[in-house]
Amino acid sequence: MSARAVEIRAAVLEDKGAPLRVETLLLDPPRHDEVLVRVAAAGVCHSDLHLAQGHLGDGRWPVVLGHEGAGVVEAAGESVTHVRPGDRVAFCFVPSCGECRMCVAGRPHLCEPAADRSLAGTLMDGTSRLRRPDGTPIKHFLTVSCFAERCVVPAAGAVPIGDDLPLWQAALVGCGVVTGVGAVRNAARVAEGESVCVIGCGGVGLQVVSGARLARAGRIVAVDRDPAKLALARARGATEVLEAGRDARAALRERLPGGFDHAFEVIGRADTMRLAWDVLRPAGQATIVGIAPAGVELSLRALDLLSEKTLRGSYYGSADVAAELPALVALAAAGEIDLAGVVSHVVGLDEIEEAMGRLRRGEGARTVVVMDSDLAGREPQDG
Ligand code: PAD
Ligand code: ZN
Repeated sequence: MSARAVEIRAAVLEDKGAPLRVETLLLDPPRHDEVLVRVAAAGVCHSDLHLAQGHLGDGRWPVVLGHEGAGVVEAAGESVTHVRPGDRVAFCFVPSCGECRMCVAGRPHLCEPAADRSLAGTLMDGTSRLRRPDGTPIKHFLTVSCFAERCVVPAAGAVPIGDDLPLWQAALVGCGVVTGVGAVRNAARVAEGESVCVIGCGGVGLQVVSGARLARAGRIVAVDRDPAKLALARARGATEVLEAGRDARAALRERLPGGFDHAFEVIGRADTMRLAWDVLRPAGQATIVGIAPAGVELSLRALDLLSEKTLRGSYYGSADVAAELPALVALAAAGEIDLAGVVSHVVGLDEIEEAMGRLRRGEGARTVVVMDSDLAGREPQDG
């Protein structure tokens, strides 16, 4: 293991609302329970944009964003036993401690120390491995920070995934796929034949659609304001689509007058969360995946509670992510979850700010940023 800091190129967010700028930073070597990963590729998720826009609170910068990605282990600290240099890994952005209340209760994705460190922008020991050449400390994002050529992550944040799936696709598994498919399986527990409404079909929502299809849901109605997303949703198994507009509520009622067994909100807006609630049948469940900016409140008609509907959030697929990731990678490798088709743009690190702009404007589905085309198995493309 190299004992010295290495120079890396990484995309830094300096302040709320600022563009991401690629800089040369110093990355300190992994400590005993950490892993140094050469990043092959990373997906650009709306949660990166939320942080950059200040939606997740202040004091989070300067920071290297990126939490969805895959790469190859270059070095591992002396107490790391589950991976070795050369292993292909996907990142898990909740490196659960295994000992806190939530971990013991079987909810490692809600690990409390991991959440605290994520908020602080550090790794699990409360410190950062990232700094500028002048010594300015730089924060980590969700203990990953993979918009960079290399990153150091906690051991539990590097999940071995084998060789079956090209890394430019495996990059999407550790957030979009786990979150979307997991919300269907673990938070909603959609059963065969049940009706599902998916509101918001971007990078994550499309995986909710795939999850609903894998769960053998009956009717799967996809809602988005962008017809291009609706076409992608259809290709992943939506049985019907609806272009969102002012009358979405009425249109959905017309489609299924008795209401849906399940509705998923995958945007992060109070009005569409309310829509998910309103279109349910009695005793149906609205599962909220979208993250609303801090301070946003959601209101419901209290009388609706008599119909025993459930409203629940779903964070990170509501599951033991490290345990589920390899199986999801296998499903993708087997063609059961199509990842290539949800990638609308493949770019280099220098084009990352354009990718953030597309997300802001709602254009395209997932952008994959290729840091190392040999490892990723894919070259960046124009546009
Ligand atoms: P995205 O920007 O790729 O997708 C959002 C989709 O919503 C786009 O297809 C838009 O066209 C569509 N949309 C936007 N506004 C409306 C509207 N008013 N009516 C209908 N459709 C609309 O984002 P994403 O898929 O990367 O992320 C979606 C959300 O999920 C976002 O809030 C993100 O932060 C959150 C998320 N949550 C978790 C979790 O663990 N809960 C994990 C990852 C991402
Ligand atoms: Zn994400």
